[in-house]
Amino acid sequence: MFRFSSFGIALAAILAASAGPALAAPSFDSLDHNHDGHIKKEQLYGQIKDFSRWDSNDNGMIERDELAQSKYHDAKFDDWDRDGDGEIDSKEFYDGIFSKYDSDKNGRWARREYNDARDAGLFEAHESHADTASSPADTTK
Ligand SMILES: [Ca+2]
Ligand SMILES: [Ca+2]
Ligand SMILES: [Ca+2]
Repeated sequence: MFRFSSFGIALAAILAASAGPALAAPSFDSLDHNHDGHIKKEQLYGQIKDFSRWDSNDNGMIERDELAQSKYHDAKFDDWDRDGDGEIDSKEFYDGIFSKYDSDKNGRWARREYNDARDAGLFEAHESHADTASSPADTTK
């Protein structure tokens, strides 16, 4: 009986920890692997879990209407579709997000630009299973 209740408390603690605000955005410093004070695109890839969420027809591409229905609906499709093939692949998608918050367009995020992205909820879909996170190249489909 006593054992059961302490187990229950432990379980409740685990549930609270996994459901609570522990689902935190990765910190600036954790993304800036080489600690040069900037986040490059490559350091961001794999941290945003947004792509498949907006790929409604699950074809591995974001089409014009899918972008329009996403939270990036204010983005210019043609700007994001760099190679102009009418579809946004995952690389173009993350590039688009990156440049959206790269306010001074120097190809790197300073801490201030990272803060803007974080405050805009960019990492909301981020799952904090740090070590099991899959790389963007792993979006097998
Ligand atoms: Ca699609
Ligand atoms: Ca494209
Ligand atoms: Ca910048």
